[in-house]
Amino acid sequence: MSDKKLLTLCLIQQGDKILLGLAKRGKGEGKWNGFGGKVEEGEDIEEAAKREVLEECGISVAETEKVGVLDFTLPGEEQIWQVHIFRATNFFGEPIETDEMKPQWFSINEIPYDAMWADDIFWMPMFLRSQKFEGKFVFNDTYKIIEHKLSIISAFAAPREALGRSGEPESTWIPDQARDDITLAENL
Ligand code: 6OG
Repeated sequence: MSDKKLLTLCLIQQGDKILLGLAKRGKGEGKWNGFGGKVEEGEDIEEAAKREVLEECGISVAETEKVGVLDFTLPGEEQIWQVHIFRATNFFGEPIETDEMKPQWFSINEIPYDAMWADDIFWMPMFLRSQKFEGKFVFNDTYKIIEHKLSIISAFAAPREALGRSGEPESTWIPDQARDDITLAENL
């Protein structure tokens, strides 16, 4: 069991377009974001990602590619929110508006960063360059980023459970040896 709160975030991509949803409720209300939510107890993270996309915009995702893991320290939250980010290019159906999200396709050149979570502008370019990444962001009480670290990695290590060693969080991974550390906190 992880002591972090596990969440998913799935970006649906079709060519040079990305499907985002305008959140109608929750912490991200009023912001454009990918689709996702909390991983249920005992649920596989990738399955959770697919379930959330279907629930939030009616799209059935056939396959996902894991692209990032980010740890967020958020005001008023005791647990770190660990968000597992996926890309989906293989999916079925047309996006529909639900109680949670109003979906809209955006050109990758017109991503509405001003109306998104403040971290997105840091990692979305990596996502668009098909780079995998891991990092952490610390938000203050006014949801400004006060500290962050973001690294490009070459792969996610297999979860420890899969190797028969229990007791480690599924999110355990080994950063690439030749990782490219990018710490931009001083520029904020
Ligand atoms: P709520 O239902 O609690 O949101 N999520 C974040 N996504 C981005 N891009 N940046 C963040 O920075 C995020 N924090 C959470 C995870 C849950 C959904 O929002 C994502 C879930 O998909 C702090 O409003």
